[in-house]
Amino acid sequence: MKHTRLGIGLIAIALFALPWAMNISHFHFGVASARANAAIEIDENDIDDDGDGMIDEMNTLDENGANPAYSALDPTDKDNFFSSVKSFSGYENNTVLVRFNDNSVYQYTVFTDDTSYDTTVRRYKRTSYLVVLSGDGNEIALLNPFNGIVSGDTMISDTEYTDSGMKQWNLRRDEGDKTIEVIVTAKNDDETRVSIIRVNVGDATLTLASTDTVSETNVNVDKTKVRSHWIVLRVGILQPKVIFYVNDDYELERA
Ligand SMILES: [Ca+2]
Ligand SMILES: [Ca+2]
Repeated sequence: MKHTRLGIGLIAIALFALPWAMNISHFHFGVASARANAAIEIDENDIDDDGDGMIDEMNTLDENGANPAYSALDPTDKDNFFSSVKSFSGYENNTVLVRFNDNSVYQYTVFTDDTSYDTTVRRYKRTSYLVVLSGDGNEIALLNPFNGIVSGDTMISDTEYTDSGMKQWNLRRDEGDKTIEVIVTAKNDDETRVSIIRVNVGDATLTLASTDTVSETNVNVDKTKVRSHWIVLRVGILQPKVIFYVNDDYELERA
């Protein structure tokens, strides 16, 4: 009798526990599938992949977390960029859009203040890092495109600019400097500012080496020509406007 009662008891426990166990396993399955794909929205497939009620919207770190397929990649290795990023672009409110090879699109916030001007973005040569200039053209930082982490945030000026461009060049090209500098040209109705920013990829830091302003505003910020020791502001390709010499301390001297 004891054995029978025990058997009935075990069956009762099993019947009670079975739905509970199934719910648990169902719950675990749900979490597993969310981690695998449903937490990340994929663009252009007309499916609400992340289950938030919106279809083909952009991912954000707040809502989706970093994309686990790419988030651990090394940003100092340029090959990672070409094997995982389809495209990137500057966007409003100091954000950057990155489209990965899985067709997920991330909107990363780089600077805190809102602005209707798009950020200016370039891939920093020889790496996967993106160099991002704020919409107001006065703040610069490195963005890891794989996980959205911002580093090296540096103020160039308190002045706000309406138009800005960015170039990269090894300004010294000698034994003392094998790194590539970032050169920013930014202007508003009153002035044009030229700035040299040095990049340390190992530390993921930026340093404002020098910055200077000129009163000439009739320049095209995208046409700035940069060569070793020289920066030339131009109106057009054949129209030099302001010429700077860059000395060995990266200081700007108007020529
Ligand atoms: Ca969605
Ligand atoms: Ca989708």
